[in-house]
Amino acid sequence: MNSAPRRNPDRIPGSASSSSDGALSRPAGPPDAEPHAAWLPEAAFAAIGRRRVAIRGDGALVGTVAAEVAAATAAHGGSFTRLESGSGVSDADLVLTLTEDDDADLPSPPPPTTSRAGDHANLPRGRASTERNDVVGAQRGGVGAQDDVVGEQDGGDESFRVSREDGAVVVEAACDQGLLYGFFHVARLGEAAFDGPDLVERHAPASGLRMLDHWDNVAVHAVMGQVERGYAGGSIFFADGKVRADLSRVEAYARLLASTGINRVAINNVNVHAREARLLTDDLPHVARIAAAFRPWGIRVHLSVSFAAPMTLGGLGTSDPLDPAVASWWRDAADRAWAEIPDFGGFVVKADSEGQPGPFAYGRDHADGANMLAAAVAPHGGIVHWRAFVYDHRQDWRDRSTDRARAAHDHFAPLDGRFAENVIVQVKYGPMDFQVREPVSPVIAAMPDTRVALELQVTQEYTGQQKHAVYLGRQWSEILNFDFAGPDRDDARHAPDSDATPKSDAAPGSDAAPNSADPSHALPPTSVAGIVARSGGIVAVSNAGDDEFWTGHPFAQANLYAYGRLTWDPTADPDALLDEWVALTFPDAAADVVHALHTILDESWETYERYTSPLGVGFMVRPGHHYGPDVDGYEYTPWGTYHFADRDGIGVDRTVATGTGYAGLYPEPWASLYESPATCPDELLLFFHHVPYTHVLHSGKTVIQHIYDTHFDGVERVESFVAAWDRVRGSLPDDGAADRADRVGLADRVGLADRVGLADRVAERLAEQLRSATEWRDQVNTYFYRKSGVPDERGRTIY
Ligand code: GCW
Repeated sequence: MNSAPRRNPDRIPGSASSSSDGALSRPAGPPDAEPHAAWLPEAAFAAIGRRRVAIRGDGALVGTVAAEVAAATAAHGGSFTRLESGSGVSDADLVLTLTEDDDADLPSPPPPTTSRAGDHANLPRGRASTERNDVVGAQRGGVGAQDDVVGEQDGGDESFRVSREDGAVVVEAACDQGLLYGFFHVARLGEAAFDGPDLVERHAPASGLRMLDHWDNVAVHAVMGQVERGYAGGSIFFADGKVRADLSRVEAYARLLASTGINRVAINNVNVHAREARLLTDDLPHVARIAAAFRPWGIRVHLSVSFAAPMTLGGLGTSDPLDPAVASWWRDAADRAWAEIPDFGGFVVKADSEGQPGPFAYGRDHADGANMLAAAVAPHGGIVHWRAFVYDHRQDWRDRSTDRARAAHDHFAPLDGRFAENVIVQVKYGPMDFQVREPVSPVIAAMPDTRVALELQVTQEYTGQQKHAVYLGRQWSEILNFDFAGPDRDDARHAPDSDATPKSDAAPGSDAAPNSADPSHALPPTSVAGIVARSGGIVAVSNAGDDEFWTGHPFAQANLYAYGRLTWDPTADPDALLDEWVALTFPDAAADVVHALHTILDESWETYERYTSPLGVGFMVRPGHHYGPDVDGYEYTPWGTYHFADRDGIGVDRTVATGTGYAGLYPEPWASLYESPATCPDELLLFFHHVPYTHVLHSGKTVIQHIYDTHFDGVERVESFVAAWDRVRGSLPDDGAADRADRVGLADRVGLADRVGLADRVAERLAEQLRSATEWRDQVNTYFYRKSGVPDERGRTIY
């Protein structure tokens, strides 16, 4: 079995996307070439494929599992039986089954995870998740009832249970979607799934909303290209100004995402231009084709919509959310969407943000706008994701009273309690904009009576644009586990807590208890993950495109993988997730190759921070495309992103006492901890404080020496990455690039020279990373040396 559906060799390759900076060539490979298998190569299914596997149950996604098992067993010599309902299952090494009423020979089904919400406790057993007739909003106990797990609102219990007895494994789920996740769980473990002592484990996602947003344009945008902030070629959905005819690449993508636990995808850019607005109207039959490609993998499709659509598409004279004609236009639009796509997810909206239209034009607020849309989608069980990324992008840089970091809080916190139950306010993780280091947004804790989602950025806009190897799992883990109750709460998270694991999770007979695994119960309610998992879920901007390796930099696949896995279990160790990705993606790699991968990726986030932007200063990037250093690039612009460096010091005073007051937006103890340079963590010092270059950090270094040291050290680390890859790149197993081209008949047409293998692609990117890191080091060090006049203690070269 191979991950990618076969391509039609006669198709004409699509057009390349435009790249804003042109530092590297467009990712190699024509878009219709068979893509790299990513973390699902055939070998990843060897352990399952060589066994006797039985599947029992009905439902669309059981069919998906059956097709996977059939392919795996055909490739690896095992056997596959599809059992009738009610038949015995004793002879198989692996049984994948929906729970049936008369299952005497199987462990009991997982207890309903809805015990707290209660809504699905009486679902018929063996229910397929295709029977989605639920209304998301209607299942909430009203605004503020955030103690339910969002997953259960999704129409299906996504949990599964794994038991192992004498090496035979049974995966059992109440719904077919859970069975799909259980199948991938076993695949991920490989032989380890079948080895070891007997056990019973229950697995459930922490949150039912695990989403990726694409910033894909239908028409190539003059400045932003086909994919806004996309670094992986063109769109897998759109080409030549329309939805692609061949969506096999979308199917392969859906399979990759499902294997990590993603269950929703918004397919178009939140900046909705004229052409893209029509996805909601003229293009619905084509959006339905995309939804059909995702459906077998348990993924529902959402659309970004323009708040001005009633005018631009509907010919009305207004898009005032309180105008009945506007509300009626949106109701009709929603009705048409669900008529075409019965499991459509809903709308994503960027309103009154960076020039996008919104309710402000009519003197209305965000709740007015969001609730009007929410009413339109509510009869269908739809959700409105309303983004909180709202700030003044026409600020006067001379105006020191305005602080962009405050903006989302100032706009949204006062609206808490006013949003409809099917509105999710989607909040970027930090108060600015996806920088390599920011404090966690205080908005996440400021709206207890609103459903809030966390928004992360898998696409590496500010973290190296998939030219730099930067594994972001550690950043996301830190954000997800940030606890608004204070830093000391961090340890409590892992402490055994009898209340944290409800007794109902233990299987009858209870040897199961020690092996129970249900992350939704382990999250402290005051942590970021704890708040969003029970409320609005987790969303991120995707980094995938039609690139042969999906993500431009092959190692950026690790980010897509880890993101999905963290949405399922935010407490997962990001280093262990990296191990998983390495093991799955490079199953035959020798120990030295694995070692090189870890040398490069383990601390790559921290390394990127060191050579770009230490101590919480952000935005020292080239304006527009955001790649490469430009210390003053944004300093005198209207975008509100300043560092205020002068000859004496650097940083933004965001204290309550003398600054913008931003630090006071946090609950205690964080407000006090951030307020004082004595207690503010070093890595955020310049975000909260303007300090002299000679200010001494907790580390014992001065700020200026820290700037010099981190930049020199950062580049040295990248040099070690290059050396590590050079040592092993020759011994990398053939990644099949030539073979993939050959199989689809492209070898002759495009020339094998155009097909860069993974080892070369990585080497090319690492060379660029070293060039760029060196540029960062020299520009930043030189800038601050010239400003401060303070020499490097170690006398290294600064210009
Ligand atoms: O980070 C900024 C990006 C914009 C993006 C915006 C947003 C889609 O530079 O390209 O627009 O954030 O999140 O809306």
